[in-house]
Amino acid sequence: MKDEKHFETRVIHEGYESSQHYDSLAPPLYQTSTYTFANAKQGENRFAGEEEGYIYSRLGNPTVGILEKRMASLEGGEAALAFGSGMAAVSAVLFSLTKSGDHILCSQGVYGCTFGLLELLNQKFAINHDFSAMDSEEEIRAKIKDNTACIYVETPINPTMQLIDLQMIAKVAKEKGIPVVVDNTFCSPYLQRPLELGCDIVIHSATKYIGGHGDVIAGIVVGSQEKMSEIRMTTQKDIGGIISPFDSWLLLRGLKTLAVRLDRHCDSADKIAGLLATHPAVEQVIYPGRQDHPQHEIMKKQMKKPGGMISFIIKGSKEDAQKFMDDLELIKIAVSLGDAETLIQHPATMTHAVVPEEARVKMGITDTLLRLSVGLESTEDIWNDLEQALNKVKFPSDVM
Ligand code: LCS
Repeated sequence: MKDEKHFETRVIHEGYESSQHYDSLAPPLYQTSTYTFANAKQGENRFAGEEEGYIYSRLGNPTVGILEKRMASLEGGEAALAFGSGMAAVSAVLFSLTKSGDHILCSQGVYGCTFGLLELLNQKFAINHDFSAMDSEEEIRAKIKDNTACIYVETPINPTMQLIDLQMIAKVAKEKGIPVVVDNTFCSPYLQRPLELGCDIVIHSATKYIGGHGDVIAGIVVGSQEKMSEIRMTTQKDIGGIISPFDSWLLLRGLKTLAVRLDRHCDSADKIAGLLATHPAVEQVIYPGRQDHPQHEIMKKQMKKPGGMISFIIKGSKEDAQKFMDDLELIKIAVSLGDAETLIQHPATMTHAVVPEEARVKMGITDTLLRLSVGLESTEDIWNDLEQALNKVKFPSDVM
């Protein structure tokens, strides 16, 4: 048999050898904070790195290790690290890549708390940043400075669903020797693998599609063995944003169905996006699978399928958008995404409320933009709920 199994097999088996764990089919949960040494010398040797073995669960844990091996394989990287949240992963990476006086070049939009972290790095450590549309090589070259320490992108961008051509960025960054970090949360490795496109580090909020069941907050970083070892022994060990063994165990369970879940999320989102676009109360649907998405060609080039996330602009005002949300019955009003339940949120007042209005509008986050995470329920039931609430929207043509 070929060594490298298919993705759909690796989400279930990779990184786990049952014969090393009393033949347990499911990966065991090693719920322990520390490990016993046979004698003092062994403890000394392990601390000195002269003997393999566990020391303390902030530095490594067998259940966490299975998850890290599996995620490294799925993203096509050499090694991975698991964290207690997506933001712990983002901050460990940015702290590792930058120092005072450096510059970060960032995509034109990012998750609200990543925006907050960039502000914090600027205020506390004079690590400044610029946002860029990154829509041409010239644009990226023009925005790179002598002190640019990394390029940081989300694609699709949360919540505007704009895409960035990862091969193009990787090409320009290589010329300048700058690492490219990609937050791959909206895709999961099933839909997009940035390392295979030439990028250097991948980040996930594993809270989303990796876990898939809305019961874990976690983060993942994947990259070279050298970089991951460095982060493990510096910004992960000393800042300490590690994942718990139990949350790793839940992620391993969720991962087994990643491919089947994502197929369903994508198929349903494609249908719902098409239906939304036909409704007179909807101004615009922003879904990478649609021909009218400005970067539809980039989607075809770098994503297996267009994903389970849709943003759309509703006709009317902020109050109309909020009333529409309140009129939904099956669909839950909640932040987060990638769960079995269909979720809707209002980015301007929720996930991106921390972004000052001017910057928010520049990113395309207006008061009538809504973000839908299409769940695994019957597509017909999801649409029926959206339609009944959309039918109640009073938009300008009604009042004329
Ligand atoms: N990166 C992206 C693209 C995200 O969407 C999020 C969270 C994070 C990083 C941070 O991950 P966490 O620490 O929450 O695991 N996004 C959220 C969202 O859109 N709604 O609620 C959380």
